[in-house]
Amino acid sequence: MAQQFDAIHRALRYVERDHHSLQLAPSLPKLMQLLILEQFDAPINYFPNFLSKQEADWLFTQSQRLTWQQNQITMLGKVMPVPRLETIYGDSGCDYLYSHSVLLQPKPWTEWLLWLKEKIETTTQHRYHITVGNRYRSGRDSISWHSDDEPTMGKEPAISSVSLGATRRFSLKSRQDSSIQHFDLEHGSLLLMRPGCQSTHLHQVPKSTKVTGERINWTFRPHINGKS
Ligand SMILES: O=C(O)CCC(=O)C(=O)O
Repeated sequence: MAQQFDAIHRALRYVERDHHSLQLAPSLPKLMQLLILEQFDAPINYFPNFLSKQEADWLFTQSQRLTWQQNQITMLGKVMPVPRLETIYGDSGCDYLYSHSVLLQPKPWTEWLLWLKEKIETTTQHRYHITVGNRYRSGRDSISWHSDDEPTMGKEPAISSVSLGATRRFSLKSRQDSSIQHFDLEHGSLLLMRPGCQSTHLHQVPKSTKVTGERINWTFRPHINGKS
Protein backbone atom coordinates (compact mmCIF):
# COMPACT_ATOMS: atom_id res chain seq x y z
CA MET A 1 0.00 0.00 0.00
CA ALA A 2 2.77 2.43 1.03
CA GLN A 3 4.58 1.55 -2.17
CA GLN A 4 1.49 2.29 -4.30
CA PHE A 5 1.03 5.61 -2.53
CA ASP A 6 4.60 6.49 -3.23
CA ALA A 7 4.24 5.65 -6.91
CA ILE A 8 1.08 7.76 -7.21
CA HIS A 9 2.82 10.68 -5.53
CA ARG A 10 5.74 10.44 -7.91
CA ALA A 11 3.41 10.31 -10.92
CA LEU A 12 1.47 13.35 -9.78
CA ARG A 13 4.68 15.32 -9.26
CA TYR A 14 5.65 14.38 -12.81
CA VAL A 15 2.23 15.45 -14.08
CA GLU A 16 2.48 18.82 -12.32
CA ARG A 17 5.91 19.41 -13.81
CA ASP A 18 5.19 18.37 -17.35
CA HIS A 19 1.48 18.50 -17.92
CA HIS A 20 1.88 19.67 -21.53
CA SER A 21 3.47 16.40 -22.50
CA LEU A 22 1.89 13.74 -20.36
CA GLN A 23 3.45 10.39 -21.06
CA LEU A 24 1.77 7.17 -20.03
CA ALA A 25 4.46 4.54 -20.27
CA PRO A 26 3.50 0.85 -20.03
CA SER A 27 5.80 0.59 -17.01
CA LEU A 28 3.46 2.78 -14.96
CA PRO A 29 1.05 0.66 -12.93
CA LYS A 30 -2.31 0.43 -14.72
CA LEU A 31 -4.16 1.97 -11.80
CA MET A 32 -1.90 4.99 -12.01
CA GLN A 33 -2.43 5.35 -15.76
CA LEU A 34 -6.19 5.43 -15.17
CA LEU A 35 -5.78 7.92 -12.34
CA ILE A 36 -3.75 10.25 -14.54
CA LEU A 37 -6.31 10.02 -17.37
CA GLU A 38 -9.01 10.88 -14.87
CA GLN A 39 -7.00 13.87 -13.63
CA PHE A 40 -6.71 15.32 -17.15
CA ASP A 41 -10.22 14.52 -18.17
CA ALA A 42 -8.88 13.16 -21.49
CA PRO A 43 -11.71 12.43 -23.95
CA ILE A 44 -10.62 8.81 -24.10
CA ASN A 45 -10.80 5.61 -22.08
CA TYR A 46 -8.00 3.06 -22.17
CA PHE A 47 -8.57 -0.62 -21.37
CA PRO A 48 -5.08 -2.22 -21.33
CA ASN A 49 -6.23 -5.81 -20.83
CA PHE A 50 -9.35 -5.74 -22.97
CA LEU A 51 -8.31 -9.03 -24.63
CA SER A 52 -6.51 -11.93 -22.98
CA LYS A 53 -3.02 -12.65 -24.35
CA GLN A 54 -4.36 -15.78 -26.03
CA GLU A 55 -7.25 -13.89 -27.69
CA ALA A 56 -4.96 -11.07 -28.82
CA ASP A 57 -2.36 -13.48 -30.27
CA TRP A 58 -5.07 -15.38 -32.17
CA LEU A 59 -6.69 -12.22 -33.53
CA PHE A 60 -3.29 -10.89 -34.60
CA THR A 61 -2.60 -14.07 -36.61
CA GLN A 62 -6.08 -14.00 -38.19
CA SER A 63 -5.61 -10.33 -39.09
CA GLN A 64 -2.22 -11.00 -40.72
CA ARG A 65 -3.87 -13.62 -42.98
CA LEU A 66 -6.25 -11.08 -44.55
CA THR A 67 -5.60 -9.23 -47.81
CA TRP A 68 -4.20 -5.74 -47.20
CA GLN A 69 -3.56 -2.97 -49.67
CA GLN A 70 -1.52 0.19 -49.89
CA ASN A 71 -3.87 2.95 -51.07
CA GLN A 72 -2.94 6.24 -52.71
CA ILE A 73 -3.84 9.55 -51.08
CA THR A 74 -4.04 12.98 -52.77
CA MET A 75 -2.73 15.84 -50.65
CA LEU A 76 -2.26 19.40 -51.95
CA GLY A 77 -2.62 18.06 -55.48
CA LYS A 78 0.09 15.42 -54.99
CA VAL A 79 -0.64 11.69 -55.14
CA MET A 80 1.35 9.57 -52.67
CA PRO A 81 1.15 6.12 -51.10
CA VAL A 82 -0.55 5.93 -47.67
CA PRO A 83 2.30 5.09 -45.23
CA ARG A 84 0.65 1.85 -43.98
CA LEU A 85 -1.57 -0.93 -45.35
CA GLU A 86 -5.34 -0.79 -45.01
CA THR A 87 -8.49 -2.90 -45.22
CA ILE A 88 -12.14 -2.48 -44.22
CA TYR A 89 -14.97 -4.81 -43.13
CA GLY A 90 -18.55 -3.99 -42.25
CA ASP A 91 -22.21 -3.70 -43.22
CA SER A 92 -22.93 -3.46 -46.96
CA GLY A 93 -23.49 0.08 -48.29
CA CYS A 94 -21.19 1.58 -45.65
CA ASP A 95 -18.48 2.92 -47.95
CA TYR A 96 -15.93 5.09 -46.16
CA LEU A 97 -14.22 8.05 -47.85
CA TYR A 98 -11.45 9.83 -45.95
CA SER A 99 -9.26 12.84 -46.76
CA HIS A 100 -11.57 13.40 -49.77
CA SER A 101 -9.46 10.89 -51.69
CA VAL A 102 -9.29 7.36 -50.26
CA LEU A 103 -12.45 5.31 -50.76
CA LEU A 104 -12.70 2.10 -48.70
CA GLN A 105 -15.51 -0.35 -49.56
CA PRO A 106 -16.27 -2.86 -46.80
CA LYS A 107 -16.00 -6.60 -47.24
CA PRO A 108 -18.59 -8.62 -45.29
CA TRP A 109 -17.79 -9.15 -41.59
CA THR A 110 -15.75 -12.24 -40.74
CA GLU A 111 -17.00 -14.32 -37.76
CA TRP A 112 -14.11 -13.22 -35.56
CA LEU A 113 -14.42 -9.50 -36.42
CA LEU A 114 -18.13 -9.74 -35.55
CA TRP A 115 -17.16 -11.38 -32.24
CA LEU A 116 -14.73 -8.51 -31.57
CA LYS A 117 -17.32 -5.88 -32.55
CA GLU A 118 -19.88 -7.35 -30.12
CA LYS A 119 -17.34 -7.54 -27.31
CA ILE A 120 -16.45 -3.86 -27.87
CA GLU A 121 -20.13 -2.85 -28.04
CA THR A 122 -20.80 -4.59 -24.71
CA THR A 123 -17.87 -2.81 -23.02
CA THR A 124 -18.36 0.66 -24.52
CA GLN A 125 -22.16 0.70 -24.98
CA HIS A 126 -21.65 2.21 -28.48
CA ARG A 127 -22.80 0.57 -31.77
CA TYR A 128 -20.50 0.04 -34.74
CA HIS A 129 -21.08 -0.68 -38.44
CA ILE A 130 -17.60 -0.78 -39.99
CA THR A 131 -14.05 -1.50 -38.93
CA VAL A 132 -11.03 0.01 -40.68
CA GLY A 133 -7.80 -1.98 -40.34
CA ASN A 134 -4.40 -0.28 -40.29
CA ARG A 135 -1.32 -2.45 -40.69
CA TYR A 136 1.92 -0.77 -39.59
CA ARG A 137 4.62 -3.06 -41.02
CA SER A 138 7.30 -1.46 -38.82
CA GLY A 139 8.07 1.85 -37.11
CA ARG A 140 8.44 3.38 -40.56
CA ASP A 141 4.66 3.19 -41.07
CA SER A 142 2.49 5.81 -39.43
CA ILE A 143 -0.65 7.93 -39.46
CA SER A 144 -0.22 11.71 -39.21
CA TRP A 145 -2.24 14.30 -37.24
CA HIS A 146 -5.91 14.11 -38.10
CA SER A 147 -9.36 13.78 -36.61
CA ASP A 148 -11.99 11.34 -37.80
CA ASP A 149 -14.86 13.61 -38.75
CA GLU A 150 -16.16 12.13 -41.99
CA PRO A 151 -19.90 12.95 -42.22
CA THR A 152 -20.82 9.29 -42.91
CA MET A 153 -20.05 8.51 -39.24
CA GLY A 154 -22.74 10.93 -38.03
CA LYS A 155 -22.21 13.70 -35.49
CA GLU A 156 -19.64 13.31 -32.69
CA PRO A 157 -18.92 9.61 -33.25
CA ALA A 158 -17.48 7.32 -30.59
CA ILE A 159 -14.58 5.37 -32.13
CA SER A 160 -13.09 2.24 -30.59
CA SER A 161 -9.59 1.13 -31.46
CA VAL A 162 -8.10 -2.32 -30.78
CA SER A 163 -4.31 -2.78 -30.91
CA LEU A 164 -2.56 -6.04 -31.83
CA GLY A 165 1.18 -6.69 -32.08
CA ALA A 166 3.94 -4.17 -31.41
CA THR A 167 3.28 -1.38 -28.91
CA ARG A 168 3.03 1.99 -30.65
CA ARG A 169 2.82 5.52 -29.32
CA PHE A 170 -0.51 7.30 -29.82
CA SER A 171 -0.52 11.10 -29.40
CA LEU A 172 -3.53 13.24 -28.68
CA LYS A 173 -3.37 17.02 -29.30
CA SER A 174 -5.84 19.54 -27.93
CA ARG A 175 -7.18 21.93 -30.59
CA GLN A 176 -7.68 24.50 -27.84
CA ASP A 177 -4.17 24.88 -26.39
CA SER A 178 -2.08 22.50 -28.57
CA SER A 179 -1.05 20.48 -25.48
CA ILE A 180 -0.09 16.91 -26.35
CA GLN A 181 -0.55 13.69 -24.37
CA HIS A 182 1.16 10.44 -25.31
CA PHE A 183 -0.13 6.92 -24.71
CA ASP A 184 1.54 3.61 -25.44
CA LEU A 185 -1.05 1.30 -26.99
CA GLU A 186 -0.33 -2.30 -26.04
CA HIS A 187 -1.15 -5.70 -27.59
CA GLY A 188 -4.76 -6.60 -26.73
CA SER A 189 -5.76 -3.12 -25.55
CA LEU A 190 -8.85 -1.08 -26.38
CA LEU A 191 -8.85 2.71 -26.72
CA LEU A 192 -12.22 4.45 -26.80
CA MET A 193 -12.28 7.96 -28.25
CA ARG A 194 -15.48 9.24 -26.68
CA PRO A 195 -18.07 11.42 -28.50
CA GLY A 196 -16.59 14.92 -28.76
CA CYS A 197 -12.96 13.75 -28.98
CA GLN A 198 -12.82 14.30 -32.76
CA SER A 199 -13.91 17.93 -32.49
CA THR A 200 -11.69 18.86 -29.52
CA HIS A 201 -8.55 16.86 -30.39
CA LEU A 202 -6.34 15.57 -33.21
CA HIS A 203 -4.49 12.25 -32.98
CA GLN A 204 -1.58 10.48 -34.65
CA VAL A 205 0.66 7.40 -34.51
CA PRO A 206 4.08 8.86 -35.41
CA LYS A 207 6.96 7.05 -37.09
CA SER A 208 9.43 5.49 -34.67
CA THR A 209 13.00 4.32 -35.21
CA LYS A 210 12.71 2.16 -32.07
CA VAL A 211 9.86 -0.05 -33.30
CA THR A 212 10.78 -2.91 -35.62
CA GLY A 213 7.76 -5.18 -35.10
CA GLU A 214 4.43 -5.10 -36.88
CA ARG A 215 1.22 -3.70 -35.40
CA ILE A 216 -2.36 -4.09 -36.59
CA ASN A 217 -5.04 -1.73 -35.41
CA TRP A 218 -8.82 -2.07 -35.92
CA THR A 219 -10.90 1.09 -35.53
CA PHE A 220 -14.61 0.37 -35.08
CA ARG A 221 -16.84 3.18 -36.33
CA PRO A 222 -20.54 3.95 -36.69
CA HIS A 223 -21.98 4.63 -40.17
CA ILE A 224 -25.23 6.38 -41.12
CA ASN A 225 -26.12 3.49 -43.51
CA GLY A 226 -25.41 0.84 -40.86
CA LYS A 227 -27.79 -2.11 -40.74
CA SER A 228 -27.17 -3.52 -37.29
O1 LIG B 1 -3.45 3.06 -35.22
C1 LIG B 1 -4.05 3.73 -34.40
O2 LIG B 1 -4.02 3.50 -33.19
C2 LIG B 1 -4.82 4.96 -34.83
C3 LIG B 1 -5.56 4.78 -36.14
C4 LIG B 1 -6.24 6.03 -36.57
O3 LIG B 1 -5.96 7.10 -36.10
C5 LIG B 1 -7.26 5.98 -37.62
O4 LIG B 1 -7.51 4.93 -38.20
O5 LIG B 1 -7.87 7.04 -37.88
